[in-house]
Amino acid sequence: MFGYSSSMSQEAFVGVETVPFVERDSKAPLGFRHYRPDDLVEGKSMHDHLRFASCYWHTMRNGLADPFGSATARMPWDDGSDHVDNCLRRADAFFEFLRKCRIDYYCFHDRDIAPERATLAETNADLDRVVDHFAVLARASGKKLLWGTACLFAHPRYVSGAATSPRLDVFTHAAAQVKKAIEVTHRLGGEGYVFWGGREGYTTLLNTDMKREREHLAHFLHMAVDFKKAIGFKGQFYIEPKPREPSVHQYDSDTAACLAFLREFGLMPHFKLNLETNHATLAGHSIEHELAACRAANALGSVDANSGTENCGWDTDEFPTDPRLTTKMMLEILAAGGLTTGGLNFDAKRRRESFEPIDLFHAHVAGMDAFARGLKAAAAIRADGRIARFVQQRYASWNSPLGQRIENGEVSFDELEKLALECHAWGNESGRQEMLEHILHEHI
Ligand code: XLS
Ligand code: NI
Ligand code: NI
Repeated sequence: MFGYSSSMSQEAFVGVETVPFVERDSKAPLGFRHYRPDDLVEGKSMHDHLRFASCYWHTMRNGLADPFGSATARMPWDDGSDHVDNCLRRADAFFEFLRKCRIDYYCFHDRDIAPERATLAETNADLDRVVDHFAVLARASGKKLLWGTACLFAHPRYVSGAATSPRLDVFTHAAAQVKKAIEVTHRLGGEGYVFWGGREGYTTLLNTDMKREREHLAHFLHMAVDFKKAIGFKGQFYIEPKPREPSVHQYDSDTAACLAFLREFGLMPHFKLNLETNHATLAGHSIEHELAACRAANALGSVDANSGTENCGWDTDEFPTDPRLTTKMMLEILAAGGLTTGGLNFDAKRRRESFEPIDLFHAHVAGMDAFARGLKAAAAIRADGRIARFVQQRYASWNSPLGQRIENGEVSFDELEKLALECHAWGNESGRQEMLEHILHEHI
């Protein structure tokens, strides 16, 4: 036994009630002004559209340190030790948070919930103890694991990568770690599993065999697929693109690179993508671009919902509180047919100055309300129909017999040359960007 006594009776967030639903113009300090889980939008509840998740690494484990200063977050439920009983108390606090904040899903890395010990066997044993406790808390509360993952980037052993390490012994250890992480995700009824390649890249090509590293990564992922089948885990596998930080260059840098990788190595049927807003901006794209690229490939899986400071160049993981951003995201998500296995996981942390426990609520509620507004606005824009009609009309020439034959792959350059030699005029029309932006903003 670990001297652990359940803190169920003893609240972590003392004095915080379940976040109330308040009127839109309410001045209450904390309340949902827009999020109404049961309200129907396009025939589906807001709850089921948005599938909000809170992540353990930021909500429970991020002390809010930055490269210039130490942790500021107050976590009265946490004694700062790595004893198992502290891990269990933390889990109690987390589930209390989920309940009070009306969030039904969560995500974690193996090492967020239980620490690394001297040997892999000891590490796994303690992980099992904490997972057992998660299972009890989840059963009692109805909260669900959106996805699990393995931390393959923090430990010094992974300094040069995990599945792309130049060292076979490191690759081997990473494989065992992922096997265990998939196993516990399965045990907790996880609906997905994420691969984010934090160190799967390089700092200089002077010491790197890129071809070999990418092939190793592919073998690693194939082994994961085989293992998943072997244990009957039905959750969706995701790859999460990110271009840099911590590596200078990462192999899974953006949607296009991930899709190319998955296709090159025959992994496309087994993976979808988990797109993160701040990673898109670091890659020089907007999140709408990444969502649209994914949608076109039928590979949109889940979303790590955050935002970043455009002028910083670092993954600042801010909460997504801007309804313009969430509207554009929800337009893409609705167009893709919605989130099914995935959700909106707040891979986001409070600012270092927002160090009180109540700030965890303010942050999540602001994000949830922003997405509720985005969902309503996106549905209104779709019902309005002017933007969709404009796009359709813009491509109308392709609906002609010739356009259809080209789209079916039945036309050659010779035939088009003949037509071009006879035709002396083009019929371009205005793209009307400003008019369309005006329509978009009417609904926000
Ligand atoms: C880091 C990533 C990470 C993944 C999970 O930038 O976003 O948090 O979501 O490993
Ligand atoms: Ni993420
Ligand atoms: Ni991130």
